[in-house]
Amino acid sequence: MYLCKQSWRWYGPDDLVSLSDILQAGATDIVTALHHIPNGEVWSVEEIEKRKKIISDKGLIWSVVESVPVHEEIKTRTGNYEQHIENYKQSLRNLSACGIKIVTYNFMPVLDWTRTDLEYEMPDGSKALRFEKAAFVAFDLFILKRPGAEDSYLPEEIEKAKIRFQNMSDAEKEKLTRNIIAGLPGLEESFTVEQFQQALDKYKGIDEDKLRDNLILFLKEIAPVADEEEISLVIHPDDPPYSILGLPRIMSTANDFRKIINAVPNCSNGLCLCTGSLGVRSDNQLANMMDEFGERVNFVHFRSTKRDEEGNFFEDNHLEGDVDMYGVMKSLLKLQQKRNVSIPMRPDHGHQMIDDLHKKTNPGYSCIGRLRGLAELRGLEMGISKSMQENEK
Ligand code: DNO
Repeated sequence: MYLCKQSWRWYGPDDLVSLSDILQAGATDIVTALHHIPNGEVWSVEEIEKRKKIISDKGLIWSVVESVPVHEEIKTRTGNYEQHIENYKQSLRNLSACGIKIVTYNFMPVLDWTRTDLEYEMPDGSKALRFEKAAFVAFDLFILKRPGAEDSYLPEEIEKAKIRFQNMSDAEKEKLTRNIIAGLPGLEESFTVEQFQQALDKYKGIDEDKLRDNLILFLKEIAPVADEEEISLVIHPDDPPYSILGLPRIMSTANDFRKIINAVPNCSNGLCLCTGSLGVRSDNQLANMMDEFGERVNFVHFRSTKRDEEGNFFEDNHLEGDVDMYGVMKSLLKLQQKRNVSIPMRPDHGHQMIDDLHKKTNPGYSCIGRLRGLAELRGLEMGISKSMQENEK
């Protein structure tokens, strides 16, 4: 029976969660990136080997890169994009030479993942990450004051945001701003409000079709290199999975991914199936997506969100919320048997809880919440796999 590779995201030697902690959580594989290398530059074999050694010295395996970031100039096809693409190819070759064969990336303009509240208190006292629509609209309309922002919202959403904003203290406004434009780990850029608007302005004239073309042109360049190097490129879906701040988003649904594979059928063109990001939309049927894209799913993020009809969502415990974790896990296990592979999965995010409530932690990436997530997912996996074996008898 092929079981998942239990992996864990580690932000490198400065991560507040150590490799020893990760070993004790029971993970075997590490997901990391060379965050110190500026976006757009080549990851040298030397730097990759250095990081790899730190990990293997602890008895862990660096099996997934998350992420080799895609430079904004590649997404907009401006400036030095050709050089950035060449550098990206070289980084892929270098990673492959070091035996690292799964590379995550995303094609979200300007911002990676977005939340408004990093300390949303759950009934049990733990803290979760949350996206609150009214706060987000208030940021867009009254803090950022994005030109034309009113056209993105319904009159009742604007009204709600107005009231929300009127009741915010200056400190809350500042915190909200920081959370959105500079608060989350993994974001490769950080901005002031003015710089942020300038970054958004670079997407004037780039609609969904244009951004998709830019992704396809990028993939047509890098996928042949990845094929040759036997690397799986896994695109991370948009989080949240819809357009925000007037920016185009092109990896939010099954249909979005279909378009990308149809345009670039190379076998290296794959998906990081992130149940937390995709699961925010009720029209994303995650187990079906796992079945449909099975051949191309080469990395899985397990996380659950709970949404409401106003467009808010929070990150729930891994086995609660809207995601059918049982169904997705079962599809993943079936696909592993079919393909004869173990696919790396990681418990994505976790609540800040227990001792971690009194520590400085990376939002979403504290130790104990993820340890709970991994333990629950491991149990679910074992239960399903054993009963699949029983049924075969
Ligand atoms: C958030 C993460 C994302 C992800 C990137 C992949 O927790 O899932 O930051 O790493 O979108 O490129």
